[in-house]
Amino acid sequence: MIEQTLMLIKPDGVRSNRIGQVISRIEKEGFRICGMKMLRLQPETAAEFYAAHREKPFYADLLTFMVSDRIVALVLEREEAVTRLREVIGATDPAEAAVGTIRKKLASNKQENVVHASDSLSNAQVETSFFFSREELLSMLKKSTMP
Ligand code: 3AN
Repeated sequence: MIEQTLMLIKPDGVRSNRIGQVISRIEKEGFRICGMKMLRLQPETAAEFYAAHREKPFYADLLTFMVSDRIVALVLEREEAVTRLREVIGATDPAEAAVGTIRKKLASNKQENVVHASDSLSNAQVETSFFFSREELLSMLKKSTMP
């Protein structure tokens, strides 16, 4: 099934000039870019985006990190986009990420791990709406599952 998912290039990826490298990799993996923008997260938006982690010990540090610089938000489309993008980025901890994954190659540690990718189709839709309006994405949609 053709799906859309959300990817973020996090502040560490932007600071280390890896934007092009990450995008090149995901294009090689057959993802089409349906939306892309650079922005700096507002603290309230970061808090809401990571609300599922509110009780975790790393939550405050994660928010500080995520607002520390610009990020790049992308909506990516292909067959089984959610699962495939999670495979391409690799495990949260780069030490545990499979060889060849983006995090294995580029991430520094569990927090500064270069990219975010939605972990389910429903989260992809919620997370996409943090950054993009329907109008910004609609013209790219063909058989996608976006509402
Ligand atoms: P993933 O991004 O691999 O789905 P999540 O959803 O468990 O990982 O965590 C969200 C983000 O929180 C991670 N991308 C990472 O930046 C940060 N994070 C997760 N686990 C830790 C940890 N043990 N210590 C510090 N930061 C963490």
